[in-house]
Amino acid sequence: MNAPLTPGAVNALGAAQAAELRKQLYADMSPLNLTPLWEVLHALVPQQPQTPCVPALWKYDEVRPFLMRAGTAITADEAVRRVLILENPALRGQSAITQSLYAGLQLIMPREVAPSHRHTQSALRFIVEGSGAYTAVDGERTTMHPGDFIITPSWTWHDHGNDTDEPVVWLDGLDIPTIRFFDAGFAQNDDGKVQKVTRPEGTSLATYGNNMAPLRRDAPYGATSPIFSYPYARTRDALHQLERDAPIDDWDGVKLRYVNPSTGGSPMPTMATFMQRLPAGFNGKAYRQTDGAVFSVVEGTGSVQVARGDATHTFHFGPRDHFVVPSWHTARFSSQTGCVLFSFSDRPVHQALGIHKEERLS
Ligand code: 1HN
Repeated sequence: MNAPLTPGAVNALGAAQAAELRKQLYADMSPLNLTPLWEVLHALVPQQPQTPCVPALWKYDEVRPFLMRAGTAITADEAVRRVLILENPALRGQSAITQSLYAGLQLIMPREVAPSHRHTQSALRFIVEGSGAYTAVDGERTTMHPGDFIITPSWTWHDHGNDTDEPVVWLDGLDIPTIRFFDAGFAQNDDGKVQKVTRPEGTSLATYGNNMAPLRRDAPYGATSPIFSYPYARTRDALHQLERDAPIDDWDGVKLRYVNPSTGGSPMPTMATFMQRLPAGFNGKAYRQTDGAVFSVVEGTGSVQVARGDATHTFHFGPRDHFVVPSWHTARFSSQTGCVLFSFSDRPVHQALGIHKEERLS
């Protein structure tokens, strides 16, 4: 047994002796679930974000055959949701594209129904291929078209159906890892497969989507936007008009964020969504931000350089490709042809915590 040591005596110990003393300390206290901070302090409080996530690209031409194989391997009914998860290569097995976000590509075949359920996780749908399928949110349906951004607010009943003759594919973005982190997930299946339609299509957009609002009605979906479908036709017109008539941002091209019209904030409490147009010949400057972002290419082609330290990934992308730019990686976009990019991130959470940071490099 060692005699008690004063701090001065510890300083006087030889390195080997100190190492032995510490090793024994760690081993002896471990059964009490005690562990020394000083061994992990630098990793707990890094000088700058040190995400384990890596940049990654999913080419639609390579992914689509597997989606279609999934279409023959399992029905939407059996699967509940027929989705291929886009897993960050550094987070395999965690159903996560970043530490806080989930992304997947969902397929619904002609005449299929994905049964009604609800959960506390918020979801966004960004339509990638096919037109005319629907999603229903608490009694109102909306028809899907490529480029539409659709929300399933937390704890709302939702089912999807496809009454067309074509497969329909969309990007699902959910805050699953965030809700898992807080251990705050609840879910329920509905009594029926398809929920009853109680309002005509377009009611929510007519009520809240024209810079007007009802006189006496609370937000129907709490902290989430009362508009649950943001049609691409409107977004596209706005971007094209701004490309023509307004200054082009050196970093973003023409970039708009989707808003909750009741608050001016993000459409969902956990996820921000964006649409941007890079004009033909755009050669952007580099930026980095703490919110890792997932991109879905809507139109056109381009490339992005994603870098951290010495490692640079260059992704060449075209329509329906998806990629992820992790936290605090620099991103630099360019496009010869011009292109349109949808993206989403966990920025509202960073902002709520007062920790959002962005740097625009010149
Ligand atoms: C979900 O409910 C949907 O409703 C999609 O389409 C993906 C991933 C995990 C948990 C629930 C949907 C999901 C999901």
